Amino acid sequence: MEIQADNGFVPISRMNHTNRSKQLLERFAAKFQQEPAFYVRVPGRVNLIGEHIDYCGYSVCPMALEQDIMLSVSIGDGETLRLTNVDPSYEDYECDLRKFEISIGDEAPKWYQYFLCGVRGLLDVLPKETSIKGFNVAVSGIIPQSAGLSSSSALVSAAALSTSHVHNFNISKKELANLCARCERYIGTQGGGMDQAIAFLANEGCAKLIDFTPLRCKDVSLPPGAVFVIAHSLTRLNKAATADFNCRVVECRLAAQLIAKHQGIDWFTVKTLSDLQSGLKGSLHTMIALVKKILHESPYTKEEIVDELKTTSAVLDQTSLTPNTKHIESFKLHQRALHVFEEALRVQKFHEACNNFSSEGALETLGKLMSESHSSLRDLYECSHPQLDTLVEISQNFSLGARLTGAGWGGCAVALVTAENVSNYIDVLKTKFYSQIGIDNNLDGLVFATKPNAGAHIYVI
Ligand code: ADP
Ligand code: NG1
Ligand code: MG
Repeated sequence: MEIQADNGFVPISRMNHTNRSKQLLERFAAKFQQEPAFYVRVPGRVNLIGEHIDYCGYSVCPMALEQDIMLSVSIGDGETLRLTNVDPSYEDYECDLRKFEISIGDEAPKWYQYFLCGVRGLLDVLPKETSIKGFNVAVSGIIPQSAGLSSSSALVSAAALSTSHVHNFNISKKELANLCARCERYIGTQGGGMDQAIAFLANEGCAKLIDFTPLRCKDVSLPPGAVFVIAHSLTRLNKAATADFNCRVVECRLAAQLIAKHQGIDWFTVKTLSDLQSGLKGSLHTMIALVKKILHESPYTKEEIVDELKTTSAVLDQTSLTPNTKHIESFKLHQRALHVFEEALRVQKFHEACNNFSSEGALETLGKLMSESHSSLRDLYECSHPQLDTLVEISQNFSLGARLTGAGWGGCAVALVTAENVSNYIDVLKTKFYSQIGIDNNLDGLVFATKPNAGAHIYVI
């Protein structure tokens, strides 16, 4: 098979053969009685700064993790997709690729529905004449789940990448990133494109500054001596199981539409806060001033929004809300929009500080921006969790700065720690956080220092 390293193809000899890949192979053999034809690896990510602003059109700064989703894959006989997971708590699944549905109810989706999102997205862009091939997949994932490290997008992206390879479909990593951002929305959450972009486009050794519409990214070198340490708060939220995530997306959209209406712009054409900023041609500082002037701090009722936009509830449901937010009657618009514009400014400052890392105080600046980001997420965006706040507060006292990472409502904190202080910081977490919640010994998988990893690969034989 052809080796195209720039397109994510890597010879199998370069795959890390660990206990985990052995386990994956064993599961594959036990289920399918054959050997895989190729492997796929897609990393999780930690977002360093720029939280809840990708879906508003603003730049973010994540890096890829070592923790990943791995698939072993073989091409099947007919048109059946067969899935198995090395984790026995995940049931096996199979379906006919010509007729399957991703039917999302009110509960957390099943694991294989994330996989189906990626398959659906890729099948939908195959040329009409392509003959659909079934395939067999074993999945092994070590990204902590529902903890803000993007296990869902790694699974969706791995599914799309394997489907493209099975069908010999030539598609760039950038197109895959865009496609996976769109198709993960079949799971019900209206996310931005950060997770899928970093999953495909990350380069080893660098974080990325990612811009949207259109998707572009730049490598960001992290200051030497700076270590980003991730710590799990032992609280979690599956983002597709509740309306919390979509409620924030919708509050940002409504904030943009109300300000647009107030400023004489056709609010129908405004979907995001960055659409609004483009329409008004103002700076982020101007936008912050407008939020403070136009949007009141008390929550808006749906009725008040309908009145202000001079529309009807039915039209608002269509233009601005999602199926799982139509029932919500109260929206905080001032606080959410203020977070987004201020966080977008923090991303710019963080990027500048990374570029000037040799200047005095650059590390302190990065840490301070991270801690400010957390306060804003906790107080303005209200997407933290008390146990996560405790973890972040302890972290802030023993590092240069810390914040929640990912969507929140539980999950992980990321702290900026100097290389010489990493073990001391971890010891502090042991005594001041983990032992307080009954975890005394093994912190494996709960606290770990990170190094920027590479994006998705296909390992070919
Ligand atoms: P995250 O912050 O990790 O992206 P989400 O709530 O968006 O969290 O998605 C988590 C869901 O993704 C899990 O509940 C599960 O359905 C699916 N998932 C993630 N990793 C795996 C895995 N290794 N095996 C099966 N399903 C997984
Ligand atoms: P996580 O926490 O990984 O599910 C979500 C969104 C991102 C972004 C962050 C918050 C998806 C797939 N991911 O990530 O786009 O909005 O929250 O910054 O929706
Ligand atoms: Mg997710």
